[in-house]
Amino acid sequence: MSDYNPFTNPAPRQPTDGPYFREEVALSNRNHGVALEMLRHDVTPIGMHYLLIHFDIPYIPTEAEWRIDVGGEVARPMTLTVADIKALPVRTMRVTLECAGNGRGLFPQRMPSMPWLSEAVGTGEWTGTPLRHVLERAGVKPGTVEIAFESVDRGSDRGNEHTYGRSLKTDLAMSEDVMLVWAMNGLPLQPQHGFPLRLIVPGWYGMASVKWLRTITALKSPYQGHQQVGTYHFKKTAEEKGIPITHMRVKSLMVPPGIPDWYTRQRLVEQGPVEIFGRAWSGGAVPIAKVEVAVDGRWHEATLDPAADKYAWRGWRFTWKAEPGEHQLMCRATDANGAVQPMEADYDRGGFGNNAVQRVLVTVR
Ligand SMILES: Nc1nc2c(c(=O)[nH]1)N[C@H]1C(S)=C(S)[C@@H](COP(=O)(O)O)O[C@H]1N2
Ligand SMILES: [Mo]
Repeated sequence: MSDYNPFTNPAPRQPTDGPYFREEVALSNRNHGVALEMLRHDVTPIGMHYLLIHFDIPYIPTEAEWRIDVGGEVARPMTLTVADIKALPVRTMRVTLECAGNGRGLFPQRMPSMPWLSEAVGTGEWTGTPLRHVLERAGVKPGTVEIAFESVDRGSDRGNEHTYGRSLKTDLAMSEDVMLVWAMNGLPLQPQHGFPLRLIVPGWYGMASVKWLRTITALKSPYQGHQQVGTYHFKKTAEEKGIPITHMRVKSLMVPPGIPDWYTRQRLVEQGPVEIFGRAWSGGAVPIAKVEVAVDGRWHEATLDPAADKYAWRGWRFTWKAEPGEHQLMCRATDANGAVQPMEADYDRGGFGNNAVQRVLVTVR
């Protein structure tokens, strides 16, 4: 029905036998996203931050029983408790995390996987200690190329059985900003966010921030774990090796204005001035330079809120003089390197890195 509009010309919703994949529904029930209206909060409330858990959440009832083994190419291999790590210099940092698969469900081609639309993003206030304090105590040997981080959650992906693990180049692992964290928003980590200890790699897509951290291993050749080499690469074909995914791409999202239609989530607003509020972020601590809002394809510059912490998203706002009818709103961020969100994302086989502009359909009454 081409003149269908959920507010002005609604149609009854019919039961259908059409396609959705049971697997996609199961994944999206396990791994929820942020409700976009929660983008109003500088720090995403616990329970509203998105989740991405590949396998099962490990059962770790108490912090006291947990051990972190630091080994490989180190002068002093050690086994640490969480209490040992909490005794190191404490730091709290606001960090915006986004899943590399965010936007996968908005690509025209469907890659069977977690079907994120826009909601796999959130900002936490993480408390922990810079990882380098542990590495310095262990004494990373010269010739170490990477530090690997493994958890205990285990499963299989396309026939590759493995424990979740990732690695970082040694220089990055030794930088001040890569953290071992035990608290989120002032409370102990929740089981689903990595209790009792996780890694936070600010400025990177979320896959680098290993939860339920169990081992830290200095390596003299690059880590070969499945999550490092078998996935998280940008590629166009199954055969090519592709480009490893690292920093988040520049992106912005608006809080959809007005009230939603329950099923389509299209919006209804009253005519007159409407404040459009949103967030923008980029990777690698690159600041946001500009955000624009389009009403029916015409772009206007939004006002940026004061800059926040260097790894946290930035608020922006724009007043729209809404006139009766049907409209499409879009938002688009540009970062300080001049990177700008595309209108359409480049095809990626795994559905990664979709930072195309958000589109919101609004009916004005
Ligand atoms: N051990 C472990 N760590 C993990 C994952 C996982 O499945 N297992 N998922 C990663 C991915 S892909 C993302 S996007 C982030 C999500 O972190 P959150 O669930 O705390 O938001 O955790 C990362 N760390
Ligand atoms: Mo992710």
